[in-house]
This record gives sequence, structure tokens and C-alpha cells, in this order.
Amino acid sequence: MKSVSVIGMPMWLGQTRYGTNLGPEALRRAGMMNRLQALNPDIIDLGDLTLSQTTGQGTPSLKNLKQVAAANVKLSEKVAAVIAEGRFPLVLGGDHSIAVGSIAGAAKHYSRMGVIWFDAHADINTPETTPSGNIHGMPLAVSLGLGHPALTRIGGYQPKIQPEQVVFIGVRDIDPGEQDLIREKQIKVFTAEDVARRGIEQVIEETLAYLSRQCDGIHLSFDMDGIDPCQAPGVGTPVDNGVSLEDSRKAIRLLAASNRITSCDIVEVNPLFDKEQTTVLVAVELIALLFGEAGADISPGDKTVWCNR
Ligand code: NNH
Ligand code: MN
Ligand code: MN
Ligand code: MN
Repeated sequence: MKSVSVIGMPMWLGQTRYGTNLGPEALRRAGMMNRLQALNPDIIDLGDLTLSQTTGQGTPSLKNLKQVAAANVKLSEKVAAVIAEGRFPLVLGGDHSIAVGSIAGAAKHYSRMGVIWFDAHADINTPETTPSGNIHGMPLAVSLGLGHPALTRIGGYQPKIQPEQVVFIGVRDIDPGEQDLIREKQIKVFTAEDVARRGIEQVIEETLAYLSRQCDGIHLSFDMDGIDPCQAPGVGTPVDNGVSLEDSRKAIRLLAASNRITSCDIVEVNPLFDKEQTTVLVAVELIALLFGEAGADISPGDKTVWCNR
């Protein structure tokens, strides 16, 4: 079992709803560290990186660019250092803009790092295609070398990954410019509907087969809004008809069992929008499953399994 270092990224400036910055603390308060320590005593909490919480230094198509870039420079260095020590970096978001730094730091250590992008959204907008100017909708494009150089050049190299090293799971809200790019680059996509229709087992099996052929490491970028919002409501941009919680659990268990995941970020928990800590607790459970907790398909105290779908 791998040694794990936890890095908190209290980031919300990649979008406009205050609260995702409270994610790391909420996960810790929900008992994440004890849960992980029970699985593996060699787990270290490096605490939160100190990030600017002040809005405003950017442009309409790249909101808060300066703060987001600075935060990701710090994160990339931290992630690279953790992997250099032979440890597994677990990055707690924060909004999804932090994947820029996670991937920049991790990809350095691999010649071809794969990325599993579990999300309702594709996050492959550029400043030219973004409907919002929010950088949390851009981290995958940035990792492919598309976007503002203050982001794409973090870590001193670009691109971090190639389009054929990416697999989407759970997507269902793709902007027109994103759709064009996904087609043009022929990126592998499993929508939430694909998961429901084909079964999560097959989706994960195909994902791992596809990435394992060519990749020497796999980063899992897990956006909590990939899960159906009736089961994980505490996110800034919920999209209906998501991946069920049961399938999300199975996905993580299968990925854990494969032993192929080499780094992970878990993002977009907004405790201010969460109902009775539902989403935070789901996130803690999924993290525990990723590090080998046996778990059950339906957890005791599960409040959400009977929501209408
Ligand atoms: N696609 C939209 C945008 O770029 C929404 C992105 N929101 C997310 N991404 N939560 O995961 O602004
Ligand atoms: Mn996202
Ligand atoms: Mn999303
Ligand atoms: Mn959209």
C-alpha cells in the first residue's frame, strides 16, 4: 500500500461561488485522516497551501488569472516533491482549477501520464471558447497546452499530456467549443449515459485497458459534480442525470484494485451548498475506497440511495 501525502488547496477563484475553498477543512472535519490512517499508517497531512482569497486580477475570459496561476505554481512544486519522495499525492480541492497544478507536478515524473477526468463537465475550454471566464472550466485544455501561457507553462514544460492520454467519465454538460475540441482531438468519452447503459464495470475496464497500453502513470481528477446531484448536492454547478453514487463507488473500487492510479485530486465540494454534509461524507468515503477500504455498495446511514432518477 502506498504512502500518501495529503495537500489541501483552499481554492475558489477558479469560479465565482465562494465556498469551495472550505472543502479541504470540511473533509478533514468529517474524519478523513482517521479513516485513511486506519488503512495505512503512513499518511501525512501537509496541511493547506496558503492561497490568495482576493478576487479580481484577471480578464473577463480568464477571471482571477494571476491568483489561479500563482496557486498552481505552488501546487505543482508540492506535488512534484511528494512524488519525488516516492509518495502518492492526494490533493483536496478547492475548485477544479487546481488540476492545472496537480497535473503539472505529477506529469513531470512520467513519460506518458494518463488522466481520468471524472466530471459532469469537460473542463476543456480555452479563453476563446469559455462561456464564463472561469478557469475551473479550463484545466484540461491547459494541460494539453491550450490557453494562457501563465497556466500552460507552469512547471516549465508543455504540454503536460496528449489528447490520447485522456478519458472522460460522467460528462453530460459540454460547451460547443469543447465539443469541437473533443472531436478534433478524438478524446475518449464515456458520458453519464454511457455509464448507465454499459455498466460502470465495462467503462472502467475499457478506460484502464486504453490508458494502460500507453501510459506509465494515471492521474485521477475527480470532480464531485460527476456524481448525480441528488446524491452529491454540495457542488457549485450541479447537472442532473449524473453517475449514481453506487456506480461512483464501484468505479473507485475498481480503480483502487487496478493499482494503476498514481495521483489524485478530488474537487468542487462546496460545504456551503451541502445538505447535512452529504457531499463531504461521500467524498471522504470515496477517498477511503481509493486507498483500499473494503466498503459496501450501500453505506450504513446512506440518506440518498432512494432519490428519484
Ligand atoms: N463548462 C462551464 C464553464 O467552462 C462550466 C464548468 N464548470 C465546472 N466544471 N464545474 O467542472 O464555465
Ligand atoms: Mn470539473
Ligand atoms: Mn464539473
Ligand atoms: Mn456548460
